[in-house]
Formats: sequence, C-alpha cells, structure tokens
Amino acid sequence: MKSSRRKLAAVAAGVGIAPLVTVVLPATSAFAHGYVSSPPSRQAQCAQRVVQCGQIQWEPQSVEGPKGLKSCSGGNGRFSDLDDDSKAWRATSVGQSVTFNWTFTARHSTRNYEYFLNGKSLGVFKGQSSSHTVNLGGVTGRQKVLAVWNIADTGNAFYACVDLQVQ
Ligand SMILES: [Cu+2]
Repeated sequence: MKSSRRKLAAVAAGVGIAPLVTVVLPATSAFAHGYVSSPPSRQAQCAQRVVQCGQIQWEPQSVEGPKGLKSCSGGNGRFSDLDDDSKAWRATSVGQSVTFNWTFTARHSTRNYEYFLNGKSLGVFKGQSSSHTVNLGGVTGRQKVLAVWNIADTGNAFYACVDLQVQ
C-alpha cells in the first residue's frame, strides 16, 4: 500500500512535464519500427552480437528509409554495416519455401510487405499478418533476400536483408 502510494505520487509529479514530452515525441522515431527476426536478418544478427556491428546493434528496428530503395541499410550511413556483404553474416539453411517473421517495437499502418531476390519481386503481402511465406523460384546456394515493410501513411519503408543457404 505504502509503495503504491509512492508510485502514484511519482506519476503525479511527472504530469507537470507532460506538455513538453508531447512536443518532443513526434520528432523522435528511434523507439518505433520493426525488422525481420526470423530467419535472423542482418540487423537481428547485429543485435544478437552474432556479427560485430556499429550503432545498428542497439536499434535493429530502425532501418527506415524512403520507399523504393534496394539497399540493406535503407540508405542510412550510420547503418552501413548492413550493406557489407563481406561481413560474417550467418546464412540460414532453407528450402524453396521460406517464412519470414517480423518483430515490431511499434506498429504503423501498413501499405504492404515486399520481398526481393536479385532485384526481382518474390511477392507482395497486404493485411495485418507479420508472417509471410515466399517461394524462392528455384535458386540454390547462398542468397540474400531484401524484405521491405512499406508504411501506409508516410513516404518511408523499413528494410531488412536476410542471408539464406538454399538447399
Ligand atoms: Cu516506427
């Protein structure tokens, strides 16, 4: 009882700064967003310390850039590790059919999800599901799929590259 009263007092004290917080939030986007967590995307491998990376290790969900890019970093110079094919990315062993799963730290309204292999679309998905199964179309060996989450109400998209070893 006593400690919950103290918590209430702390919350009440915080109310005084609420107007300032309201002004600051729209300009800040670091806590929003999402990424492909399974199979582990490059940013997921950075976050799990499978591969040594720079700033992306702290915010794998933040690979946001203008729609229409084909780069793993979404054009973010501070996440350029993600574009480096020479890093020791682990390739997940898969068959021709692969299910990609997204993890979100905040939801946005979704236009669609797209998957690309060597610049060619593997499929477009609409709706609320964060899990999408694509067919790789007969390729084998080491491949890199670019997953894109296109946001409906902004000009931006989220990008994630996933390294695969296709049986
Ligand atoms: Cu966001």
